[in-house]
Amino acid sequence: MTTPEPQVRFYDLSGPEPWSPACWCTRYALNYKGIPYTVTKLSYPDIRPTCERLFADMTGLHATVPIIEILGDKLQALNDSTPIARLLNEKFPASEGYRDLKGLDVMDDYQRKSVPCRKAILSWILADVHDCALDPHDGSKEYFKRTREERFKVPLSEVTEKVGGGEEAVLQQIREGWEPLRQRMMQEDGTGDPTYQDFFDASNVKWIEAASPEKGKKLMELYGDDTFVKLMKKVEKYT
Ligand SMILES: N[C@@H](CCC(=O)N[C@@H](CS)C(=O)NCC(=O)O)C(=O)O
Repeated sequence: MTTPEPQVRFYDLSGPEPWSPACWCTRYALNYKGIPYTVTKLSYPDIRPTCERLFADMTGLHATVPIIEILGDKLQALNDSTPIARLLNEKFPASEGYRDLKGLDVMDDYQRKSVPCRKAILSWILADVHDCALDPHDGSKEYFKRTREERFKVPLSEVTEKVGGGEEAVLQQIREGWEPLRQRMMQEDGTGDPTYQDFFDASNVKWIEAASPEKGKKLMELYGDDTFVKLMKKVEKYT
């Protein structure tokens, strides 16, 4: 059997295992669509120079990962996970044998409404991301600590308390913020075909689990039901 020629170069963040939620969205999208790709790991300090190399005009563009480069005849680079998913559907259509990512039409609204929940997650696990998820040797840790402490104005270890109001308060914000997921999963048994909305939610679960397996377990108990078990079962094949 021959290995299929890569069609996409996917730039992910470095670290002992994949952890960035936005990059997980792109990984799920590529896997679901069945697009052959290669992964290039970037340190935090390498993100901006890579964007500057790939994008002729940086006006209005945030220097972030994920970034994809579509290779060959379709050559094109793009960052930002949801626009990436839309571009992948356009460039790798069902008519050419690729699976179509579903549910992208609701994403702008869903993503906007998920901001408070994502902020709560961030204040819960920020220090764990620094301690456990980042590559310890490539400058990512120093970059992350400096930029996040500038943003939050407290040491990383105090963000949950001083920014989030303590773990209980943060968990309550996550519980309320993720209610639409709980409602959705109540209609499901975890065996259906995942939508991009499912991949987006699962990416946040992956983020928490990679930062702290202990907090990942706490998350599973958040509603005292099988919301997260069903979600992760639904996306498992594309992990
Ligand atoms: N809306 C963007 C967010 C991407 C994002 O924030 N990526 C982070 C890593 S998870 C990043 O690249 N940060 C660069 C930095 O902090 O300098 C997306 O979904 O792609």
